[in-house]
This record gives sequence, structure tokens and C-alpha cells, in this order.
Amino acid sequence: MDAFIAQATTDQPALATQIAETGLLAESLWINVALAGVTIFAIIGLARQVSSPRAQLIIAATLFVPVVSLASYSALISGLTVSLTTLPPAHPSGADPMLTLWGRYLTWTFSTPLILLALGLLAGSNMTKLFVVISADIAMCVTGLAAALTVSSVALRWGWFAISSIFFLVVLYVLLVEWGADAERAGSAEIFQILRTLTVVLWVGYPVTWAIGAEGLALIGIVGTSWGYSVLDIGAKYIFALLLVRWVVAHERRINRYTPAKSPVGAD
Ligand code: RET
Repeated sequence: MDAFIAQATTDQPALATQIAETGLLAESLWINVALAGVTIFAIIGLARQVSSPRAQLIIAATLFVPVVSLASYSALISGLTVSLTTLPPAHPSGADPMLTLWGRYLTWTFSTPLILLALGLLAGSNMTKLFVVISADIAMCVTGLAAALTVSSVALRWGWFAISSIFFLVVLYVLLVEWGADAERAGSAEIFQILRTLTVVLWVGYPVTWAIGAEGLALIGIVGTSWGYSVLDIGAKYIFALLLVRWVVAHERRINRYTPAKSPVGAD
């Protein structure tokens, strides 16, 4: 344990320097630190007039998305959640140790459930669907982290990728089928449809980036992969958050009027 901590602390400055010296890579991270900061201030500014607990809850869930993002990108820049990984010899990225920004996959475990919580509350989802979608989403992120960190064989990496994708299908099903109908009843369909389209299109971009990026087929290198995720994050987190909060602020009364339908009580 001591040796592990010693290695982690001595590697950190070297990894942070390596990132800082790879200009385009560092920029892909810093741009998100800046935009996450701007989004946090914008949400706080917009949300000051909101007084109802339900609208406040949606905004609080949304606010923590850029907060987690700020922490995530800061950890990557400081070399804390980055490693040099020796991939299996058959991996297309080559045999040299590769810089793996695994902190991204780790922190999605916290940011993506918040996105789904905000979307589910907006759509007027019941607790069961919310629980299922968030559980599947966390499982998707954790198995995605396993895909990136598995070095024993290329096949196992893709095995984890496949498992993660199955959980992703559950998330997509709830977003596309279940919550669409809920949002109609809740009176939030107009904004829900916009946010859902934004979310589905951008979220599909993450596994695609993984597959063609440095972790997968290596059709694009580490810098290109990092920019891929960074650009997706700008849409899936900051633009998403600002659209959502702006709507909630303008339609606070509509959100307040709606309480999710209780499941019918059957004879038992
Ligand atoms: C991975 C690889 C394994 C297969 C699948 C993936 C999906 C990732 C997704 C990430 C979304 C992240 C967001 C982050 C915002 O903070 C893990 C890339 C299916 C959908 C929106």
C-alpha cells in the first residue's frame, strides 16, 4: 500500500507535466474547466428567483453536473486520475505505455446520474423508472471504466464495452420510450423533446469515440480522442444545463402543478 501511494505521488507531477506539455491535449481539458465555471455562475444567476422545492431540485441536480465536471477536469490536469497503461500487445494503440485519462470514465459515474435525475424530474417520471435508469447508467459507467483499464486482453476490453453498451440500451429505452409519454402528461414535452434529442445524439457519440479512439480501434490518437469527449461534454453538460435551467425558471408554475401519477393500487 505504501509503495502504491509512493508511486502514485511520484508519478503525478510527471503525468501532469506530460499533459501540460502536450499543448492540444491540455487545451481540450482547460476549455472544459473554463466552460464548467461559466455554466456554474450562469445557473446560480438564473436560479435565484426560483422558490418552489421541485423546481429547485431540478436546478440543483443540473448545477452539480458542471460542478462534477470542474472537479473531473481539474483531476485530469493535475495528473491525479491519469495513468500510463501498458495495453495488450495486440492492441492497435501499440505496445508503448499509453496515457489513459481514466478519470473521465470514473466521474461520469457521478455526472450522468445527475443529468438523468434532472431529465426524469422534468418528465415527471415515477421513482421506479428513475431508479432503473440511474442504476443502469451507473453500471454503464463502471463497466466502461473496466473496459478502459483492462489490460489482460483486447477481447476482454471489448467484452466490457459490450456489457456497458447493454446497460446503455436500457438508458436509451427509458429516455426514448418511457419518459416521452410521461413528459406529455407533465406538460413539459416541448423542452423534454429538445433535451432528449440533444442527450441521445450526444451520448451515442461517447461509445463511438471510445470505439474509434485510443482505447478502442485507435483510428484517432489520444489528443483526438480527448477532444472528442471534450466537445461532446460541452453539448451534453453545459448547453444541456443552460437550456434546462432557463426553461425551468420560465415555467416554474407548470412544474409545480404536476405530481407524478401514483401506480394504480391493485387488490393484493
Ligand atoms: C463508454 C464505453 C463503453 C460503452 C459505452 C460507453 C458510454 C458512455 C456514455 C457516456 C456519457 C457521458 C456523459 C458525460 C457527462 O458528464 C463508457 C464510452 C456505451 C454514454 C454524458
